[in-house]
Amino acid sequence: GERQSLSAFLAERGRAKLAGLQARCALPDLPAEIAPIRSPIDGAVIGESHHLTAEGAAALVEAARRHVPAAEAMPARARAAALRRAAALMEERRGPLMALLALEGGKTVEDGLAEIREAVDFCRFYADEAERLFADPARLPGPTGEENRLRYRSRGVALAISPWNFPLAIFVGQVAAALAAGNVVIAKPAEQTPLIAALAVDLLKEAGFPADSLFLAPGDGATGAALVAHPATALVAFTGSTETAFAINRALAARNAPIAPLIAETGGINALIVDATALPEQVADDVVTSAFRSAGQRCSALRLLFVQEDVADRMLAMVAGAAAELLIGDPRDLASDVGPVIDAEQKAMLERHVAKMRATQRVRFEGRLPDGLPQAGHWVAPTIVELDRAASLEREVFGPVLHVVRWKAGELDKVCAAVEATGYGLTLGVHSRIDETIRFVTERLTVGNIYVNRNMIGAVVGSQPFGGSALSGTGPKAGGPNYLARFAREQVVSTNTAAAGGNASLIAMDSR
Ligand code: UN1
Repeated sequence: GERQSLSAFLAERGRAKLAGLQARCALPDLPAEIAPIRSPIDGAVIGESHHLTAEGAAALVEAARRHVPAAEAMPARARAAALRRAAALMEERRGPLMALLALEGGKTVEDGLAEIREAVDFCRFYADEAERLFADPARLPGPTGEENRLRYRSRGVALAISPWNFPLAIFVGQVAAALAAGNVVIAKPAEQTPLIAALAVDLLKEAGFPADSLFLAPGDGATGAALVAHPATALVAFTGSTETAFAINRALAARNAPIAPLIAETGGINALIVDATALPEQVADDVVTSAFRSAGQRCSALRLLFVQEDVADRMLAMVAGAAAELLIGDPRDLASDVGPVIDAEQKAMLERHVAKMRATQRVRFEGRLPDGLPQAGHWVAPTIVELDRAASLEREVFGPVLHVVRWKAGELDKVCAAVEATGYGLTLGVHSRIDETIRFVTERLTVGNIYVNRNMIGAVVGSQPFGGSALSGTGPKAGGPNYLARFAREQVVSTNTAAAGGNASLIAMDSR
């Protein structure tokens, strides 16, 4: 009787407003193709996206570049104020945001709330950072009679390409950073989740960003490729697959255009190393959270669990027991722990992977899908596979499948070598009560985010700047102190203050 449903709560409030949603570029007359957007919960059409064609995308960059001077003329403090208003608006409009996160993104109530929290945090953090970095040009040391100032200018047209797994938080995080640095922003949401992106764009404009400083560019891979290829695209911030990051990198390198930086946050084969001193209850809880929450659809999620042989059977029994408690269901139902995966393609990929594992490895646990789930929804049960060796997992598998490998006491170095051999470097967990083990692992591995005796997901903006290296991307880390500067162009002005009437304060005019 305690089960409450978000869909019931939103029935009269959210649904009416959400009916017939559209994601389209605000510029009229750009060529686009209409694609229906379907809910991963039941396949129902919830809106439509006007996917820009390659020609439409090129025309958009052409149009956007004309607004660069106006965007840069908005003072840094005004940009920060607009971001803070956007944060407040997002908190106020939690209802429709939650509804869309569930309907379009398949997010549970818990995940939806965390995602709104993260989007809000990004806006406030980059607002503070914009004031710290951009509002007053920093005075650099130098000899008497000379003044040196470092200022951050707009790069011009910044392109943000975001993923479906954080359709609000990562979309808003990239866009907020690009706007904070005074760019004209073209924001290309994932083709599965453009509706929540459209809502976020409206909200940022309501918060004070001029219509001509932010353009939504709904579309598919061809749209993204055309936006990247345009010579006026001056920076690309991308979160998504490693494969797509490679393609973007190659496309940027092939342009006959000024060199544009790429900020990429991609995949991982993230490991958790558990030794015999770890606390079993905590391991079970953290493993289940890291591997199966959000249906494993986080780039930070745990994929490869290394458990010391002496405790492996006991630990795995506890992990399976905790995993069996997860309720898979409609994400709008407060009782659901895990919702659907995003689309039929992902579900088919996961099913193929589990079938392959069943043939060659040992499937140790398979969760149960409760009766009555909508047939057309993309449900995948949490699964645990024991591997003969780490290398049997050949690629990142994006979903609720956990792979386990046993290791022998004294072979920690081999475990670390296996982690390095994945080629990725995103997140890593270590559960141990031996300081030396934690130190060894931390020193040995190149991953971007290390979690000690806790779960491995849900990096907090400002406290846990997030991002990896190697196949996992190239920084700076989102939500960290070095992120915003990358969205800007540095300019140094050196003035002989003894000459021309000693006018030391020319650039103070730009200080705002
Ligand atoms: C992603 O899944 O694409 O720490 C990256 C976390 C999130 C991961 C975001 N910040 O779980």
